[in-house]
Parts: sequence; C-alpha cells; structure tokens
Amino acid sequence: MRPQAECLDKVIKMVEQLPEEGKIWFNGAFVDWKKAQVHVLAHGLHYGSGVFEGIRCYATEKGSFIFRLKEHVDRMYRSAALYKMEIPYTKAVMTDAIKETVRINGFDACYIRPIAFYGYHHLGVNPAGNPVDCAIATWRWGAYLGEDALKNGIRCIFSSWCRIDPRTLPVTAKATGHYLNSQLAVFEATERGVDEAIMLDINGYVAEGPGENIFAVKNAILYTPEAESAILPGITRDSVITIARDIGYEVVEKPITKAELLSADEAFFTGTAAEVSPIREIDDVTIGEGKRGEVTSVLQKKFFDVVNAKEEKYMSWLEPVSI
Ligand code: PPE
Repeated sequence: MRPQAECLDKVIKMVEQLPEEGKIWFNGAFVDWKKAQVHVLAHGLHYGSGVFEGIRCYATEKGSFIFRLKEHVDRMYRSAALYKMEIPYTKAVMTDAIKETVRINGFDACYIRPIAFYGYHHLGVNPAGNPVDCAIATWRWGAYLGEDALKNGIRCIFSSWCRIDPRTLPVTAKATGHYLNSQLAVFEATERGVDEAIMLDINGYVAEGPGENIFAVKNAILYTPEAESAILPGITRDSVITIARDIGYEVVEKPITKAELLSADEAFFTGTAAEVSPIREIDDVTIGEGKRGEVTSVLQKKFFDVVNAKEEKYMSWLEPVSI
C-alpha cells in the first residue's frame, strides 16, 4: 500500500465519513448532498480563498435552537470583508437559509457549516471577477474531541508551529486558507499520540488550539489571550467569558506564557465544535489534578445549560428553528 493510502486508511478508521444524504443549500437553492459540487479549477480550491462558519444547533426540551446565529453570520460577513469578498446574499437571506437547511434536513441537533468561496471563472492570485459561491451543509457532529474528553479532559502538546501572526493574515477572519496552519499543529498532536495541539504566537505566548480558544484557571481567576492577539476571537470564548463574569468569576484577558499555562490549576478549550473541553495534560505535564477542574466543571455545566435552553437569562442567544 502506498504511504498516502495507508495514511488515509488510518484516518478513515478514526473518523466517520460525512453522511451523503439530505440537502445542501448551494447558491440559493437546495440540491441533493452529492450534487453540491464545484469545478477542480475553482479559485478557492487553489488559493484557500474562502470564509466559513461552524455553528451548532441544539435539541432542547423547548425545541431546537441555533446557538448565537447572529454572531456567527456577522463574523462570516466580517471575514469576507477582510478578504474583500462580497457575499452575494444579504445577512437576512443567509440567516433564513441556515435555518431552512436545518429544517429541510429534519435535524433536531446538528453542526452547521456555511461557506462562501471564490468559484470557477479564472485562476491567478487576484480573485476579482470570480463568482462567490455559497453553500450551507448540516450534519451530526458529536463531541469534537470525543465523548470522554468533555468529562475527563484531553492530552495536549505545544506545537512547534507558531500560530499565524496578525501581521501575516487577518486572524480574526475565519478563512479556509488559515487552516493550513491548524493542520500542521494537528499532525504533530496525532504523531505524538495526544488529542490536540496548543499553538504559541510568534513571541512565544500561548495563542490557541487549531480549532479552539484556550483558558487557564489559577486561584479561581480565569485567564485567556486577548481578543486582539493571534487568535480567532471565538463566539464560545465570548459566551464563556460572559457566563463566568455573571457567575462572579474574574476573567483576565492577557498574554499567557507557556510556564503560566503549565502551572495553572486548570485549563480548558472552548469552541463551537469543542464546546468546553478540559485539558488535563500538556507535553506530559499534568495540569492541576489531571482531571476536569472545579471551575471548568461549573462553567461547562452552565454552558450546557445555556445551550440547552435551561437558562432564561441567555435565551436571547438561542435562535429557534421549528422542525
Ligand atoms: N480558534 C480557531 C482557530 C477555530 O477554528 C475556532 C472554531 C475557534 C477558535 C473557536 O471559535 P468559536 O467556534 O466561534 O467559539 N473552530 C471551528 C471549526 C472546527 C473544525 O474542526 O472545523 C468550530 O469549532 O466549529
């Protein structure tokens, strides 16, 4: 077997394939999953010129709700603007299309992936003149780092690759090309047999995971890198900061050194896919007691209560979808 094929084989064993059924919203209309295709010479494929979102819809006792849909749509359009891309639909149309995609596929809970990218017309670095293709897909995506991760925490390494610097790319954009940097970090984590990587910025401060923001807890105070640093300022990060402050925890946004993170009482990741995932070990160093910490537990429970419509106070974060 060729090495590439062997590698693919390993991945296929670990990760479930996408479902290939249901409908995908593609440039304004619903098409069968398998028919949502683009040309091999699409600009976005060659130059990573696309922007996307990852959104979750939760099934609750009060019905299905999409978590912070407005913020996700706003970020998608901001990401596009940073790359001078004009999404050919209004935010209102995109918002309705996202809800309709969930509805038409009959999901009570799912992950939602809207994407806008330069399509097929001509190649060359400058994308101007290419069409902007848009799609929205939905599928079931369970716990990002595994069911066990949420309860018992995950093992991480510091990646030898630095997180992309804000002077290199507009890191606040959730752009497809930015994920090559994330992939390199993920490869290292996989090769070293751990669950996830943590990336430092070019100055050696803690930045974020390949698809998650990071928090440290010391003496019941939360620390996380500033929104203006080398991170994608996550919507889950923002939600957890708000929830934590409402509970009465102090949250400090500041540069965090590697040593500070390693000597923290607790650490955890946040993200749409990762939700609130405790970190129990980094580079073979046990964090705190090597399990989900006290503050992390409180915040994780509250976060799940919020997304599951059990907290009246945060209902404005939930967008109902009737299915
Ligand atoms: N940083 C990065 C680099 C990132 O990709 C994400 C989301 C976050 C932080 C957290 O952002 P937010 O989801 O708004 O809290 N990563 C998405 C993609 C994951 C993937 O593997 O694909 C996600 O969680 O949906």
